Amino acid sequence: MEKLSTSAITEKLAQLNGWDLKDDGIEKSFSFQDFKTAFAAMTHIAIECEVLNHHPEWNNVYNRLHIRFSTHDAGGLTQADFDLAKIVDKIIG
Ligand code: H2B
Repeated sequence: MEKLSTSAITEKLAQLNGWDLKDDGIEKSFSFQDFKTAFAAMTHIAIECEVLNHHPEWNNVYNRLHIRFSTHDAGGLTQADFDLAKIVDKIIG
C-alpha cells in the first residue's frame, strides 16, 4: 500500500464525517447505549478488518469507543485506512 500525499489526505478526509487527522492517522470517537452495543459494533468492525487484513488501534471504555487507523507498514496513511473508516461509519451509522 502506497503512503498518501498530504493533498490526497486532505481530499479524502473531506469526504468523511467526523474523522480527525492526528499523528499520521485518522481518528474518531463513538458512543453507544451501553457496553454490549459498543462491543457488538467492535465485533462487526473486527470481522471486516480481518477480511481486509487491515487493523485498527482502538480503545473501549464501557460505552465509548475510540478508533484510529494508520498503516504501520507504510509509516502513514494509505487508501486502506480511508476504506475502513468508511466501513466503520456504515456499520455504526
Ligand atoms: N493493519 C494496519 N492498520 N496497518 C498495517 O500496516 C497492517 C495491518 N499490516 N494489519 C498487516 C496487518 C501486516 O502486518 C500483516 C503481516 O499482513
